[in-house]
Amino acid sequence: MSIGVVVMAYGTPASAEDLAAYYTHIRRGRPPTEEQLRELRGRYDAIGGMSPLRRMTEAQRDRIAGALGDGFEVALGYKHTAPFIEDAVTMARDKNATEIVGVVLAPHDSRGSIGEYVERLGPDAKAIRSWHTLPEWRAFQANAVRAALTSMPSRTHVVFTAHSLPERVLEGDVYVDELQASAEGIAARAGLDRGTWSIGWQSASRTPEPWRGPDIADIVEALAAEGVEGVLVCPQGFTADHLEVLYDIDVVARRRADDVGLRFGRTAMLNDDAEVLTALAAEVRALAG
Ligand code: FEC
Repeated sequence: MSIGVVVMAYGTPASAEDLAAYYTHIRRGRPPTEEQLRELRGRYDAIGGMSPLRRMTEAQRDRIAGALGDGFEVALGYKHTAPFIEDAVTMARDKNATEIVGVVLAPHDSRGSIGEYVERLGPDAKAIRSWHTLPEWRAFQANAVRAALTSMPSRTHVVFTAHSLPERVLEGDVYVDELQASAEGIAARAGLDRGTWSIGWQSASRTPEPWRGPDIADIVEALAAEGVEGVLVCPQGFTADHLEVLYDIDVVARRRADDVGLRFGRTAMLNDDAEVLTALAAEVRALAG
């Protein structure tokens, strides 16, 4: 008898051949056009062909499993590629798990993102909806900000970014409030003065409907106009090095900063940090009890 723990994450294609299927899944079954596929492949090529996300998610899973120890059956379930969330639940049930507890490797709740992960666990499962209040996570981010600032000019503005979502999805949702609260908490711990940091958005899709902004690229331009010397991005909505960080921030936002003459920096990602993932595992254990 054991408790089934489903560690959930976005997922990345297992190989270049899987890219079209992955993109089709993200688009809820609508295959991308040749041009859309080519454009996405170009982004992966720019970060070396494949995303490090799979390796990193597995390392994160291993940390959580190691911290939980005996009595827990830990399986990885991806949102957009195999093994899917449903596969992980089936695996845990096949191993006679008495209950299912889910946790997403993304710190902030939102109906449109985390809500979908949790729903796919099935009606009897328990789940952690958000964990950005974990002191260990806040401390990790504050340390990352402080460390990165040591190599930035004195007049540097810090932008805490997260994935944009369509305004329609954000109506009545907790996502923006949680991101604002965690940015405030990290900024306070890092000792940032009021007016030297803000929240911003990234990775919006190009669809006709409005997405939450301002986008990090526009923020960079506005900061340059205000006479700031540097911009430090802390992608607080993500936990690992992956496409949305390595391309949207490290390539696109950095290029924009170069164009307008701003020094650019980005904080280290959580990846498989033992302290934070052990604390997250303790939350899982507490929920399962
Ligand atoms: O490294 C990798 O291979 C994968 C990186 C990756 C992560 C990620 C996380 C989030 N997304 C969120 C929302 C959306 C919405 C759409 C959307 C589309 C994409 C596409 C790719 C992609 N996302 Fe993603 N996301 C990652 C990758 N995402 C590739 C498709 C091309 C594009 O639009 O850029 C729009 C879907 C639609 O068309 O309807 C919405 C949110 C997160 C953070 C939470 C989480 O990790 O689950 C929110 C990592």
